[in-house]
Amino acid sequence: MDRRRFLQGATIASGMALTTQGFAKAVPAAPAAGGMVPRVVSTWDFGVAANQAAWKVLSAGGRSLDAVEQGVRVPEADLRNHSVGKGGYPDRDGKVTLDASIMDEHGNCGAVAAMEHIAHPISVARRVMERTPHVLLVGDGALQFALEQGFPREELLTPDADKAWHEWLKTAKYKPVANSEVKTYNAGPGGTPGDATNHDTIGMLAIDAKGNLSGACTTSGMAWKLHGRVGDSPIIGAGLYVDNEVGGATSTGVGEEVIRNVGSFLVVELMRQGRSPEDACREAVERIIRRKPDARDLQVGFLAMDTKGNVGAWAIQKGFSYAVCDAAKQDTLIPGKSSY
Ligand code: SD4
Repeated sequence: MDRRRFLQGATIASGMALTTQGFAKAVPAAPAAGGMVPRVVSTWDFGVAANQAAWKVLSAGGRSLDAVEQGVRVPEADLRNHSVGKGGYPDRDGKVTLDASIMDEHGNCGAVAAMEHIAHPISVARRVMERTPHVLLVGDGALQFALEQGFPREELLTPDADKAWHEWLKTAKYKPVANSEVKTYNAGPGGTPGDATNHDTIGMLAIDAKGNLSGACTTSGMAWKLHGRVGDSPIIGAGLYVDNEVGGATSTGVGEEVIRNVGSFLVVELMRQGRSPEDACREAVERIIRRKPDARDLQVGFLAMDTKGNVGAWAIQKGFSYAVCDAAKQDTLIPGKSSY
């Protein structure tokens, strides 16, 4: 199902007009101070199904860390999803390499980057956090660790993704030659790198009944990237950041721009200074464009939630959406506001 039809379906299913007026209109107001309500939010339309899995954990009184891990495993396992987990589009050499990170309420974090052959990188990231003294494992080392931990080795390139890669090869005329230069982003099927028709990531933030926040972020990265390229998603502070005193943030879009600006950390620090989640996301997006005006042709979106469960988002371009789930409603999908 394409994104637009899904959006329409979700609108009808929820019986609610999608609104660009932001979170307050679409879901109940934030809980009163002290009265924490579990809530989970995540990027893009596939966040709706992911949130529902997270909600099972939250509504049973579970921990936000378990909720975000269970939540993002849903798109990781969805073979129709070409931007996360198994079924993700490969790099320019036809290899599917995955990035993921996770962070809990204590500031513990774990991540894997450029990892092949493991369908659930988020769970490997959690093992890195919980069972090693490290934060980030990459490439072959990440794969070795995952196999040692008992994760099954799988072929991640599905026939669909393989077909799309071969289509791309026809127009890209890519040949792995020595000293070749790649100065531009390779657009995927349909448009601007990072936009709704090209590629996206699931970033999820959850607050549990105890008021504890956790986050997770997982992706196959930009389609047709150089082999070995790592985006923002597994970089703590870039694609994901959680501070239990303030809130959490996550990002989607062209990861290079997010890394350059340490985007999710910036959003959280702006919230610490008193900005609302939406304002903080907007400022982070606009800082990217101020520093590099050409970035307005790309897509980057931030999603943030504070410790009271207030949610906001902002993107460079139209088309970004995020899903919100709490006791009042489990399938809300909201278009993100944007600068252009
Ligand atoms: C990356 N941020 O690897 C990810 C990809 C993405 O929309 O979110 N694209 O840069």
